[in-house]
Amino acid sequence: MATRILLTALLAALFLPSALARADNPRLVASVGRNDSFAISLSDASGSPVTHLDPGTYDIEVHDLSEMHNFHLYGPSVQQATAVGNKEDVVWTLTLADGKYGFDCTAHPTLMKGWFTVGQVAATQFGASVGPKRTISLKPKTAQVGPATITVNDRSRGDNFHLTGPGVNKKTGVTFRGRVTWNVTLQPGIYSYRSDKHKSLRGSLIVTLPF
Ligand SMILES: [Cu+2]
Repeated sequence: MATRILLTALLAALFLPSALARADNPRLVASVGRNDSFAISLSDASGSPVTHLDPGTYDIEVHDLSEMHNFHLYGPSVQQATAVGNKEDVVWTLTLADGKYGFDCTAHPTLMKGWFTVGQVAATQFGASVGPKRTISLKPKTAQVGPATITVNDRSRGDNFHLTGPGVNKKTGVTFRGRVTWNVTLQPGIYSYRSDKHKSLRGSLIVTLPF
């Protein structure tokens, strides 16, 4: 009995410190190039894709599974990457602050990429207008991914303002006049805006990853 208690205490002493150390920082898992595929991901401990994190220090377990690809993470105070030419398993302990972070494969950044926000991120402010004559506009014309607030001034009874793109499809009424505000999350890609009444009234917005 005494031996068993001693053994239990010994095991606890052996394993507790490492268990506590592991519990210190939340763990994230980055993976790139499984079976040489063009797949890249960053997940939380439960396996869900990371879209938003609290500011703080994280242990990021990186599995670079391919010699063709790498995992590159960047954002406020962070610039970290595995090498493209080799496979690598590594843990990065990184402190993430308020802002937008992106990740990609340095060799294929347009095909293999992702992003997330940390803490408080200010919404990009857009001004949109249509009318009173045959005019339509949206400013700025380029922006980064993330939260955005779009204030639409619809000054036309014969045209509307209709914005479409990744995850967004919003419009004012054709006969409506007035001011509306939309809160949206912009994803990488091309958004277009138009009047549903006059096809010549249109334009586009390009949304890029941070930096
Ligand atoms: Cu790649």
